[in-house]
Amino acid sequence: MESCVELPMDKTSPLPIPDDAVIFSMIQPTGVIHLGNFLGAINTWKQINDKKRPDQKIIYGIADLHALTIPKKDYSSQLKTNRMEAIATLLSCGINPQVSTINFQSMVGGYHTELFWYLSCLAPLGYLNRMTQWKDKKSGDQTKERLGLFAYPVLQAADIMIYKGTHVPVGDDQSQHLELTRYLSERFNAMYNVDYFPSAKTLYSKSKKIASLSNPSKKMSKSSEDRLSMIYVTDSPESIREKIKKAKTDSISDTFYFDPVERPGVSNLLEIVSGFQQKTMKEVEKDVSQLHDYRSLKEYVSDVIIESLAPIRSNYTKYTNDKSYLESVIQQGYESSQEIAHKNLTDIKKIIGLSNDF
Ligand code: AQP
Repeated sequence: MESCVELPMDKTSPLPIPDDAVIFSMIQPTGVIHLGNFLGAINTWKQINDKKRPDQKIIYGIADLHALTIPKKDYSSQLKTNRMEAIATLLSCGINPQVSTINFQSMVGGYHTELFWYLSCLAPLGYLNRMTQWKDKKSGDQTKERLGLFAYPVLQAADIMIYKGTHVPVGDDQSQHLELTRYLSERFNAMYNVDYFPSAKTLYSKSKKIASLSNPSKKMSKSSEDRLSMIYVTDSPESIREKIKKAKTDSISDTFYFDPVERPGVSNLLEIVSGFQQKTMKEVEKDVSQLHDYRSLKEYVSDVIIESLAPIRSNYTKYTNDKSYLESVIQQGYESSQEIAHKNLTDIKKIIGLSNDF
């Protein structure tokens, strides 16, 4: 069975997700959501939300425990703001809390971290050492390296497994972590001779990898210090035009086609258009075939982004001004996710031999 599935672009096609699926994913509250987060993950979350079938469960979390993996001094008030803004952004992007559970990971953190411990006892160090994100983010100075940054993929596995998640919509950069999740599910099942944890499938959108605008060999990333490298979903039209105008392209300026190896900058812009318009690359190439200079191409790309993000921007202002509604969404999300996590952790402890009924 395929462990990775690409979702269809066509809005009318049914999704390849079974009726009894548990769909789970999270986003870190490390800053405003950018186009990579949106096209790689959140847009897919919405697609799944909009097509939810009655017996499916959907849980989307704000991964606030993961946001601590790179500690920052005097960060608590910023984290508090980021968490609330993350909820407001998800709602603005069209996630409906009556359909999908939205929670803060830390509110049900006891369940996640307890399972994290059980899985840590099964996770080989060599496997974690090979994780690309660890290699990219570690400082190289052993005296400053933190256990949390090294071990967080195991917490991520626990986040999925505590709900017995079967389908996880993420961007391409998370594929290794999903492989680790499948590995730990198998290890646990084999160790305790049970068939308890499902093998979670990775769900990708067509735009699973959006590159930095200033350096298309890198992914668009919230932690980049270059503000021109990313477009936030709440950016003003002027800011979007400025960033697209400065986006790195190449010297072929009269024809535009998709070639991520030879023309990574242009291909990234076409990928963004394809993601927003839910059109195939062939259709996008046909649309831009009338354009024969970078000014026109970049204006075209900016127009598509500005038009697509306009409703998100206005919703965002509405939600950030309604703190009591945001709190009610979180409370409701806490109650429904806590119920599942509590039941599953009780089962897991029984399997391990940690239940108190002798
Ligand atoms: N550039 C990207 N292209 C496609 N998908 C992406 N995602 C992130 N960047 C891209 C997907 O967005 C979801 C939420 O990501 P996250 O915030 O939890 O963590 P991340 O992957 O580490 O994202 P960033 O922006 O790079 O954050 P920082 O810089 O804080 O680490 C995930 O599904 C991710 O795949």
